Amino acid sequence: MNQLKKNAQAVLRGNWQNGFTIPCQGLYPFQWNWDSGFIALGWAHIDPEHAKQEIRSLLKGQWSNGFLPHIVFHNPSDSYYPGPDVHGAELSPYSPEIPTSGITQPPVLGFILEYIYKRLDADPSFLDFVASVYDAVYANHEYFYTQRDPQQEGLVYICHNWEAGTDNTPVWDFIWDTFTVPQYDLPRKDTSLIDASHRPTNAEYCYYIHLIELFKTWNYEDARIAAESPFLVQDPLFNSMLIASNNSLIRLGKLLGRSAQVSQLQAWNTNAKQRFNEKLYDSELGGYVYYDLRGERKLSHLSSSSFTPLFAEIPSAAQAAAMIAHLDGGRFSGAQHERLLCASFDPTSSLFNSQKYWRGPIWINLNWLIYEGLLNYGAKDAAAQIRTDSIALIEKYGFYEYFECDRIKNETLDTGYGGNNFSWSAALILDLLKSQ
Ligand code: 2M8
Repeated sequence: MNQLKKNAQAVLRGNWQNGFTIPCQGLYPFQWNWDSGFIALGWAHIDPEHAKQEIRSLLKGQWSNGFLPHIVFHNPSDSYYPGPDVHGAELSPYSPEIPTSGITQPPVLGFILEYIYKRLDADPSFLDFVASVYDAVYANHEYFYTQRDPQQEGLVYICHNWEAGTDNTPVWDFIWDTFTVPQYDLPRKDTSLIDASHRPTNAEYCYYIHLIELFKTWNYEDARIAAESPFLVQDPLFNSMLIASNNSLIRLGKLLGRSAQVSQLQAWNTNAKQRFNEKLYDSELGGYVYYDLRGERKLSHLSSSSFTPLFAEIPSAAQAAAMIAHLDGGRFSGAQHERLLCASFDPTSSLFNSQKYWRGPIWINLNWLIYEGLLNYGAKDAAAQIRTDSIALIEKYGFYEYFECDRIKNETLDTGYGGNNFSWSAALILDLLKSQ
């Protein structure tokens, strides 16, 4: 275990760029939004000052309307496409001096602040740090509820698959079917850095770039995006992250005497949790699903995102039991536990692919969220299983970006998938090793 910890620390130190941490050398050479949150939690186990710097650096990219971009381009690099020129965030009147993207990612900062505070045994100096960034994180939540919830129902939308973090989940296939896009010239770098067959296809990338091109013609104006974007989805993972972060900001806000902000957060959350359960729970599938707000239809497929409401304490005990069954002898684990936890997409679906990016492989950040979520509901066996599987994969292969879930295939395989020395895999293993 000690060696594993040392190796994890070495990954984070190797990816540290004097103020922030890149997810992976070459493949992702900038600061990514939700990566940074998980990475900051990892740093808290090594050096809390680095955790604070990581968060401050991310907030340097915050827009004046509270929006927090998915990438902050602190320094130039030509090993990633699309870079700041393609994103064109400067078209928005709210964008900052520093180059950023114009789309966001799951809002993890609120709960990350609380996790770090807990892991540091309620260190008062960390609470001072929380006080110094509280307004910025709150402003980000206010942005979501005022700009991303057109029906004022408590659920916010994402307008791009990269906002989900689960870039090419098969769920998006059903969105891509609703519109056509031009063929773009794609100077991709990712496909020459790692196995191209594991990455999204060029056809998928044309959709990704087309959405960015549309948003630029609208100067990233939220009202225009809400009215016209062909991609407008309520995502259970994204909304769970927001609700969990609300929960944490409420608890931290009470410690800090922020009563007005706490009342507003409580009002948002009451509404959000109720609507989430009414709209996103699929009782036939026994899990939470995506809602296509443009097409006004449920996208009824299970993925690892379906279980993340456990993290935000949204499900009832009965709903939680249905989800736990999928992980403990059900379709995600297999009846004989022939699959390691937790596949990123329903392994029994014809759209499942155990090697391809977010279409099936195991991701450590989702595992960490589900592990913590299972503990919230007292599901100790399933929690222990997902923790053991995560640690075993990293011990066997190293700190890869994602992993094979099939137990038999893992017996003969000698590598993880995607980028190696991947920051959030290292950061979250440090946290999993700490918590039992
Ligand atoms: C992946 O996404 C980026 C775009 O944001 C990409 O593929 O180029 C996703 O796995 C995302 O969740 C993650 O934050 C990012 C950096 O690790 O890589």
